[in-house]
Formats: sequence, structure tokens, C-alpha cells
Amino acid sequence: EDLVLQMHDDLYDGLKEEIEEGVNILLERGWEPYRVLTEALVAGMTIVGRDFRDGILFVPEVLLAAGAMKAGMAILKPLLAETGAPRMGKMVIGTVKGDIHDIGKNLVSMMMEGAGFEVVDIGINNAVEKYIEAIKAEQADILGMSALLTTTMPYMKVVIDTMKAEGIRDDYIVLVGGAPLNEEFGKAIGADAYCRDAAVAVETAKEFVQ
Ligand code: B1M
Repeated sequence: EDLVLQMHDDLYDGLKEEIEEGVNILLERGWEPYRVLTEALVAGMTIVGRDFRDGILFVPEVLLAAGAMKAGMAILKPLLAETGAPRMGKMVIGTVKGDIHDIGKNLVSMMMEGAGFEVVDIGINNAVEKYIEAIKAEQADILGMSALLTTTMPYMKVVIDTMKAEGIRDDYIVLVGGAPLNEEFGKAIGADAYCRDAAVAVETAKEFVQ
């Protein structure tokens, strides 16, 4: 579809209004919100990520792209949440200390809400104290942690180890995600599961709460 390719370019160029317009047009054409999300926005961000890695794009440009992506996600959010699914459980989610990448986390939050989970988003750059305070105060069923940097992902282990030391590790389902992680890492740090993407996070969370 031409419009989708155009949107990949617009996202790359950080054109917020064009992305909003594109999202609305695809929805008018009858596209499912999840398809718009994955094929137009997430796929576009993958291209941005590749050129960022290769030194073709720099932080200011990627920030603009992220802003455009968020604007598109804001339109989709209420639609993804509109399923009227029964309440499934409660999740506290945040990115780990040192990590400000929040698009993936926001997407997971949206999809979890859409699937009937209550989500408490504690934002970015969370120290272990913040996580533990939140899961206790919210009486959460699930703790979700997100990390996009190889330098911040080891912090997930700090959180889990602290939970163990406090004797509360087994009171929660701990799910982890983020581009640099994998199954093996999830196991090694003592998480209940690694979630490759937001859809997998939803499926995994459902399996654990049922
Ligand atoms: Co950053 N960045 N960045 N960045 N950035 C990456 C991650 C990088 C891979 C780019 C690259 O080199 N190719 C690279 C990391 C390399 C590494 O660690 N090996 C990198 C770097 C180096 C950096 C800086 C250090 C750059 C610098 O300053 N020199 C810096 C660090 C900032 C910090 O956090 N302290 C930095 C900054 C930034 C921006 C601020 C410019 C911007 C973030 C804006 C924002 O988020 N508000 C940014 C962006 C946008 C990216 C890329 C391009 C895109 C990330 C993204 O949003 N993806 C990224 C390249 C890439 O990943 N391809 C990159 C889309 C999103 C939907 O996917 O986040 O993977 P993702 O989430 C998925 C899954 O991973 C999973 O589900 C999500 C949805 O399907 N998931 C979970 C994620 N969290 C989960 C939690 C769960 C479950 C599933 O819990 C249950």
C-alpha cells in the first residue's frame, strides 16, 4: 500500500501531522487499529532504528520520529482499549533506571489495557525502590520491566534480586521485554518470561493469570 510506504517516510522525517493524517485515513479505509500500529508505525520505526544504528540518523531526528510515532499511537490508543474485555489483572510497568526509551513500554501498556488488564505506568528511569513501592502500593499481579539498552538491561536483575531479598519475588509475575533481550536473558535473571513484543506480552500475561 502506497500510503503505508509514505507513512514510513513521514515517520522517518518526523512529520507528526502527516502521521496523524495517515493513521486516520487507514482507519477510515477500515484497517484494524492493530494493523495500523504494526504495519505503518512499528515497521516505520524499525527503519529509523536501522539508520540510527548505522549513523545515518542522529538523536534529534530520532526524537522527532518518536514524537510522530507517539502522535499516531495516541489516536490508536482508545481504539485498542475499546474491546470491553473482562478485567484480567493488574500490571505495574516502567523502564529501568538509565533508560528513557518509552515507546515500546507505552505500546505494551496500550495492548494490555486493550486486553482487559489494568495498567499502572510508572514511566521511565525507574530505580528498584520505585518498582517495589509501586507493586506493593498497587497490589499488582504483574511487574513489567522494559529496557532498550544493553547497558540498562542488567538492572532488571537488580530489581528481581531485591524482590528475592525482601521475600516478595513469588508474590508477582515478572515479565520483561525490550529489543536487546532474549529468552535466555529472561531466564538467567529469574524473570517469569521474556516477551518479544506487545502481543506476546498480552498472551503471556493471560497465561499466567489464568
Ligand atoms: Co535509542 N537506542 N538511544 N533512542 N533508540 C536504540 C535502542 C538502539 C538499538 C539504536 C541503534 O543503535 N540501532 C541503541 C541501543 C544499542 C544498544 O544498547 N546495544 C540506542 C542508543 C545507543 C541510544 C542512546 C545511547 C543514543 C545516544 O545518546 N548516543 C540514547 C540513550 C538514551 C537513554 O535511554 N538513556 C538513545 C536515545 C534515543 C531517543 C531519545 C532519541 C529515542 C527514544 C525516544 C523515546 O522512546 N521517547 C530513541 C529511539 C527512538 C531508539 C530506536 C530507534 C527505536 C526504539 C523504539 O521506540 N522502537 C532504537 C532502535 C531499535 O530498537 N530498532 C534505539 C519501537 C518500539 C515499538 O519497539 O521499544 O523494541 P521496542 O518495544 C517492543 C518490544 O521490544 C517489546 O514490545 C514492544 C512493542 O512490540 N517490549 C516489551 C518492550 N518493552 C517491553 C516490556 C515488556 C514486554 C515487552 O514488559 C512486560
